[in-house]
Amino acid sequence: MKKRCFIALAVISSIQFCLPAHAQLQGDRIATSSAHPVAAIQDTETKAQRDARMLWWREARFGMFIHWGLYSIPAGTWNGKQVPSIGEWIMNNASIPVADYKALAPQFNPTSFNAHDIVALAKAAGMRYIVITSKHHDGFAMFDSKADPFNIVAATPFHRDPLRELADECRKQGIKLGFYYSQDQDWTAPGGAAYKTDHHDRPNHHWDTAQDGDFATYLHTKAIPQLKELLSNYGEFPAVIWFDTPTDDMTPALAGEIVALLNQYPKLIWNNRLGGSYQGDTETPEQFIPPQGYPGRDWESCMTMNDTWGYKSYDTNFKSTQTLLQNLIDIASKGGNYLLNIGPDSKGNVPPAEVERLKQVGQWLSVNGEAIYGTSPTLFGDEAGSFSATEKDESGKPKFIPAWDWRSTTGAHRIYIEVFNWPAGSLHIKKPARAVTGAYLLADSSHKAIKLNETPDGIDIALPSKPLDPVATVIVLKTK
Ligand code: FHN
Repeated sequence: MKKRCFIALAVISSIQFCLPAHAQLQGDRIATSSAHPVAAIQDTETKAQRDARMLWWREARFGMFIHWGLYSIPAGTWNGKQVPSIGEWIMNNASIPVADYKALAPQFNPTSFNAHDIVALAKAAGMRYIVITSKHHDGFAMFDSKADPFNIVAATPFHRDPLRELADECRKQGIKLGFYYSQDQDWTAPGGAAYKTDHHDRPNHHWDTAQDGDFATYLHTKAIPQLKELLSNYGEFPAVIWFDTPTDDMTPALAGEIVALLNQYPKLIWNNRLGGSYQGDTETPEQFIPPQGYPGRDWESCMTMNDTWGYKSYDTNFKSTQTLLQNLIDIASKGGNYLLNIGPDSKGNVPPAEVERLKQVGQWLSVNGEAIYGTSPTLFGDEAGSFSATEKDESGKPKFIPAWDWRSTTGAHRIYIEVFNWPAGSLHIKKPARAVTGAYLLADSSHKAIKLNETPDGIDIALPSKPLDPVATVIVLKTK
């Protein structure tokens, strides 16, 4: 039986991949710890080249993840039964035979899909990039693919390519577009990997003989040809390729073939989930915010708004706007990006609860975005919380206990303090590493000065009795 490194959980809260140790900066080169059969751009570029390539992404801080595909038709229910866990895994979790799943394609006609509106929604939310599932683990391509007919143009009555429409709109509305691509798992292509959480004893974890085949053949006949299409058919996009769920089928040699292709696109950013020991550009914590970020690495927390990525008609467990906003600020204060998911339904509509929350986050950013975009991590550090002396987390390490009073981000001549828990009278901070010359509230358009009182161990910032925003009011400290 084949042992796979990929660990998927029914409700995925965290995930482990077969990854090497972190990359190290060596002189002006960034070297990874293992020798790759094909050197990736990250193995050979200088720090200055890396900084230039990552610049827009680092400044962006906030992106939209879109999980959309055939799984939005069953929307969490199969044969009259609600299938537990995340919606886009329904084929796997309900062991749906390949032919039955493929029969969804002729029913897929998302006539309400409107690329303009989705891109406008991302912009209204203050998001600076979009990453959409071009092919998820079910193997269905949401784009015009000559490499495989199981796609939205050839196999559905819709006959349109949403990726092309999104690319055109992103270009028009000035926002970046990336493509998620499930390079390893493919449950409808013979030979594609299939991780099955409930059948550990079955070879290849397949549940239908139609899935049997050779992984390398799948890679050569479907995944790599489709990646070529994605990389060459959409103009300057994709700005990002977002790989997912590598298994140990993806040997360094096979992954190297993909890397040789990626290397032809020197501006491209790709994540740490290709497999074959390649580290890519970004760490991708899923459904959590790392207590201290990933010092020295670019990173992006991806999260759902409810408990599923792909649309489920009955999942209404939406996070509050307050939580979403605090997550964004928390992530920015640790130097990361927030990739927040939407799951359109089978007609292409974005659930109203998602639209509402995104617009509210956008309203806050339209006033306070200066404290988020292009900022650097906090100069303080203790405000995010501390590790418990007694409690342990799931991996047996000291548990991180977050604090939710305030966070801080850093600009060239500014320190921003985003206050969640408005104190009475004043906020005390320890002495920052820079000389502070004045202060005001970002949401106060007159920038009226607020009083600062130096104390032996720091600064007391005098505050009005009420916050200017119920979730987060930003204090700006002017610095030299
Ligand atoms: O299995 C997928 C899951 O469906 C979803 O796409 C998430 C998004 O990061 N990635 C995988 C689990 O890690």
